[in-house]
Amino acid sequence: PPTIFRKDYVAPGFWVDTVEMGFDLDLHETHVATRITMRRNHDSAEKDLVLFGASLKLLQLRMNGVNLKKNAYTIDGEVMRIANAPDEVTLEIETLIKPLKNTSLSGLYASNGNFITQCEAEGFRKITWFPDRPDVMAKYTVMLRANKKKFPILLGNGNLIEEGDLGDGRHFAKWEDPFKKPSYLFALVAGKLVCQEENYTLKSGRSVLLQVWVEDGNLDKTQHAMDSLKNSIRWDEERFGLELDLDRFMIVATSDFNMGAMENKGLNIFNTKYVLANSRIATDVDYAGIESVVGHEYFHNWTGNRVTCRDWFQLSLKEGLTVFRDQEFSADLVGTTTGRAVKRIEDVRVLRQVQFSEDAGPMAHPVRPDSFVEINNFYTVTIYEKGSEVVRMYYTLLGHEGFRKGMDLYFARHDGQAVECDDFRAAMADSSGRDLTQFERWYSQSGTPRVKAETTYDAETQTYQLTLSQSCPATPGQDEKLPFHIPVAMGLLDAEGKDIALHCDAYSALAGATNLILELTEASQTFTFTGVAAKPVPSLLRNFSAPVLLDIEYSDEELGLLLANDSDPFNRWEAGQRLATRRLVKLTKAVQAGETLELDSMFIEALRATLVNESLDPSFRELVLTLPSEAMIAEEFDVVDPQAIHTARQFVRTALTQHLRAEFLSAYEANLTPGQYTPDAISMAKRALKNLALSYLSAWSDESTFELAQTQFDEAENMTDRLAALSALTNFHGTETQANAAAQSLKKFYKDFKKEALVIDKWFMLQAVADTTDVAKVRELMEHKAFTLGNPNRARSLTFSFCNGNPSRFHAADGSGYALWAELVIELNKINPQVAARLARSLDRWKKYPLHLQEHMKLALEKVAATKKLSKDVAEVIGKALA
Ligand code: HT7
Ligand code: ZN
Repeated sequence: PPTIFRKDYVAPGFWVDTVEMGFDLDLHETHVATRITMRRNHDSAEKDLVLFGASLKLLQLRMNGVNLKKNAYTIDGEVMRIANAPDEVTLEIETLIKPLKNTSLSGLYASNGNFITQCEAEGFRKITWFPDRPDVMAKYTVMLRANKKKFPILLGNGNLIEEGDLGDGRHFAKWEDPFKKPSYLFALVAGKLVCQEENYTLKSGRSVLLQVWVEDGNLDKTQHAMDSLKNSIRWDEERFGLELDLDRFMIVATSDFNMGAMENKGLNIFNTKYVLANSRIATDVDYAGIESVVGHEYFHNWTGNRVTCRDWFQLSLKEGLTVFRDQEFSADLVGTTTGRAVKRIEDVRVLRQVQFSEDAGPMAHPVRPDSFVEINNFYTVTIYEKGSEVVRMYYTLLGHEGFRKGMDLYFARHDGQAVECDDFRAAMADSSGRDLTQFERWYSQSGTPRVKAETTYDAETQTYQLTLSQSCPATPGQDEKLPFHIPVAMGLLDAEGKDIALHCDAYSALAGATNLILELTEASQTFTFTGVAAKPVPSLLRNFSAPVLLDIEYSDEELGLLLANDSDPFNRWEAGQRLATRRLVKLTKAVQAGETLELDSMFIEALRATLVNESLDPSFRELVLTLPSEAMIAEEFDVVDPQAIHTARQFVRTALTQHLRAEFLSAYEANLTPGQYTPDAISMAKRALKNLALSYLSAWSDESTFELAQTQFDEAENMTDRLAALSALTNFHGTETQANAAAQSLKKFYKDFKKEALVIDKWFMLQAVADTTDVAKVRELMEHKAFTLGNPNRARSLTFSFCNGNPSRFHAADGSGYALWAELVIELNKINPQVAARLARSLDRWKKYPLHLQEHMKLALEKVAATKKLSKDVAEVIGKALA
């Protein structure tokens, strides 16, 4: 399949002013009539009128009232060209589409008998021929017609301007969107749905109608989404001065969805996973996920919809910025300093575990990619999470007020436009007067930079020198890298762990501050601090001020000091992770060498001190006590041995439980949350620590802890506690009787929740990542009547969870995990290429494994590559892995 390059961008040959559409909705065959008014863009090098279409039956094509003959246009793949079109054009197009047969979940498709659309990135072309590119923005009016009984609800973008009966058992609704938008923001929903609605008053006094639409039987699960929506509206008004621009804002939940949600103008469509919640079915993590995704989609209304992307290479312009906004929203809602830090730690964990790995593999790409084969493959952690870190660096460099000024200028300049990442950078630079020329490299260079810190202390002159050197490894297509502009937030601690007042030669205006943002712009720079009475301990990259790997040699004592005292909570946590990683790496090597495993008391005591420190927020303690994941430990090795890593990590868990059993039990008792479930920050923090304690306790076989887990499972009043207990029981290293009891609990869980699809997803997932689940067990679960590859949530719950979340079993020595993976990718490729391509990425890092595993992986990759009718989605991922 052809590669598309950013450098080849050409403005559209024609602009579109208005789009009128009429849909005769039928699940088997929907008729779409479209009238588009267009005018020539005299500034473009493109002279033809270009339209895109896919999987369409073209019934009629008229230009300025005349039927176009077959020889008046050419069609090559998805591209139609009409040469010699006049400057002013009205196109009338009629197409037929088959929603029921559309299993790709892109375009117009059926979900439980309802109609749903998904047009980002290139789904609109599956509805009609159209200049389906984000820089073509137009006003839409849409008429929906359908059988009234089967499809009583008809929803579209914008405002409902007319509705009524058609007299033949059908009815209609006409929707008008007052704002210009690109086609990827088009949406319609039709079917049997019910809604929770509320009138909400904006700060300006204007009243808006908010609706959350769900399938019948789910109205008891919409309150949290509604609350999150109201919080989002308020937050964007207060933090960025951005008001909801419509009179009506709707959220619709569907169980068939490729991603989390979609920000269609005024008609957001969500995966049920990010809408439905009550204490019976949703965990604390689900509640937090709903809050941030509802926020994310709402925030797109300005960052993405009002100001959109010129082309898909600029995707991070809207996604990185909107992730930054949703992260800040969630942090602001918690409000406390520790709450903010906890959120930051959780976000950084994802970035490091998933994005750093992407940046080190065959799919590595810049935040603003230079090329792609299939744009759907570029909805990545690099575009989203690294993109958000890039935006966060502006925030760090310019400060709270400075960043806000930059945002204000961005909207003042670009409202209603389709723009580039460079325009955002220019707004930040111009509003602050800062030179952000070098900052551009964060958009154009891929790979995770490494910053090496070296220090010297001269007691005589009381001078401390910090040398920071940066480098960035080669990535596909980029052998050489130039230095980045890296903000390094830092402080120095004295022997008591207190912050020292800083006097740095390069930042004399800030003399006396205890926290400085050093700006590293060269390959190597030395910063000199004077008046330092004794050798300090540096605390660098506070709050993770840049998405880099920091190499610094700390002694255990220094890390202990940072863990116990750093005024920056992020770096306190980081010190604990460094202590743990050091041990996990050593123990993994010991496992490989067949040596006896031992855990030293310094580490145990440092964790004990944190666990029992009640002045620390329970959620912070939970994070410190959580060991780096197996995937994180793997990043420390050139050649990964998944089983040795698993054994080492399990050993540390067991050893910690042996030594800290009493403390874990006390933490368990002290953090019970009796009474009615509420998803507030304090109760969530308590449950997190309590359930972490339970999970540790179950790592050490003991009758009483099994009972503790069993009782929690039997008596749980909410899904957070029930699922945590079920996980503890399933992973308990105990007797056969206990294993049987755990199996019974799994059965009961299924029986109790079999009508709740989202809970059954959890049931599959919990088993997929269980210690004892091998390839044979996954195959057995695939035969379960509730399993299907046709639904993305269900497919992901078992197969993705196993391939990505159970490394020691997936990487079985006989290659059986990879054989299963290949079968699944091939099968999914027929059903849903986007989902298939996501799973295909599980073998991205195959060259990091021992040769015998590499051989099996290569065979599996080649098997997929040789498959007939491979989608370009899968072909791109596999092609890059094998390159
Ligand atoms: N902007 C949305 C992207 C999206 C998407 C992309 C490709 C295929 C299916 C999709 N569903 C949603 C989601 C977001 O970032 O808000
Ligand atoms: Zn988004």
